[in-house]
Amino acid sequence: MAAVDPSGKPFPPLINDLILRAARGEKTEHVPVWVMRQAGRYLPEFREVRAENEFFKVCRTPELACEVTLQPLRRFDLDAAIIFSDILIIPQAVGMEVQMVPGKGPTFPQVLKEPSDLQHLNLNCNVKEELQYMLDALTFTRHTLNGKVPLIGFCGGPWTLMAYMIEGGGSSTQSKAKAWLYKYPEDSHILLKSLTKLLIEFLIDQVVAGAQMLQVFESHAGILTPECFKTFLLPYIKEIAEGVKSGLKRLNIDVPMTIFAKDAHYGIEELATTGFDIISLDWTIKPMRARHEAGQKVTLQGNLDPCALYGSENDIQDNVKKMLKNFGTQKYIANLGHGMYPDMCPESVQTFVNAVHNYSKLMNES
Ligand code: 1CP
Repeated sequence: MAAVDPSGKPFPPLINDLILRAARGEKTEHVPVWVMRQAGRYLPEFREVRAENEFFKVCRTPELACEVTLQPLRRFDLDAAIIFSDILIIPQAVGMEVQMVPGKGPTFPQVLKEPSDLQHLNLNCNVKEELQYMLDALTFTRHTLNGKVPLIGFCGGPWTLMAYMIEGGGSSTQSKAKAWLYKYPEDSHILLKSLTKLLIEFLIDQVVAGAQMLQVFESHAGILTPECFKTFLLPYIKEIAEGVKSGLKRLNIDVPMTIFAKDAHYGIEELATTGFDIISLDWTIKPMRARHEAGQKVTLQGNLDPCALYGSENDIQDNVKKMLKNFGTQKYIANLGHGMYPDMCPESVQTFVNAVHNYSKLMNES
């Protein structure tokens, strides 16, 4: 990871490197844990910030992004921070408008309807210039974290971003986006390739700015057929791992990279060969099967059902015990299989995090 910030100022020394060691397959005294959407609406202090600031204003203001990134770390003994931002800032960078509509989520007033619409996008944009605010937020947050835990940078995967750009928001079928793959395969590849190039630049920039780990969210992977996955997702994910790793190698930097291809069980074996260090799992796959498919080389992350956090303290602890037994304590990072929901209680995160630390310590000692 970068030892100095882009202005040459040294970053504070890292105190808790547990998650980086788990990512590299090194021995860990207990299992590291963080939570997808750990900064979010389930925290009253987050809702307070959001009440006064529009969503993308929080993303674009380094002090606000830093504040909400640190909120969960003040409450819980987490082993990583994830920068507050959104995967949809890439569609914004290429010229699409994205609004965060309360109660509905992200909405694009104008979507891609047909291949000729690609001409209106600035797919050759200068991503560093367009998204400098996110890079500044990373630098500011890494300094403010003062070495407490590593800071995770992230982006959406090319297929997931393409899906949002065509659907204009969430969709249960993704039928409009999937139609492109069958109707306009060549134009789909043009868009995916252009996004891939931007994402490689962006992820390298994030590390130079201060990110100590990277995660790529292919949240809509599971809606594809295995064949479409192989044609339209896998090659670009591989290109991202290779492009980012070789770009960082030239700068003498190495950071662990995580791929979260939600619901893409059929693709785990192939994802394990892409160059990503960590495969993040949703809750619908059995840990033993995931380990079998992924092999011994990669670290696994996940995969507690987020809804398990609605259970009692005892139930959460029992579910964590089962999860740890199945994954083991090494080459493993505990997390949920997807993000926190807004109606969850903060106390459930406390129970989850403490249970992971306590039981994995006991397992390592026995
Ligand atoms: O009003 C609010 O505050 C909206 C809630 C919210 C939050 C807290 C959104 C809108 N985005 C975020 C932050 C966010 N998004 C983070 C920050 C850090 C953290 O995890 O603590 C991250 C990593 C994301 C990534 C993201 N955004 C993904 C990938 C992960 C996933 O959830 O699958 C996706 C798909 C998005 C799009 C998005 N942004 C927001 C929502 C509600 C959605 C999903 C919409 C949908 O498809 O229905």
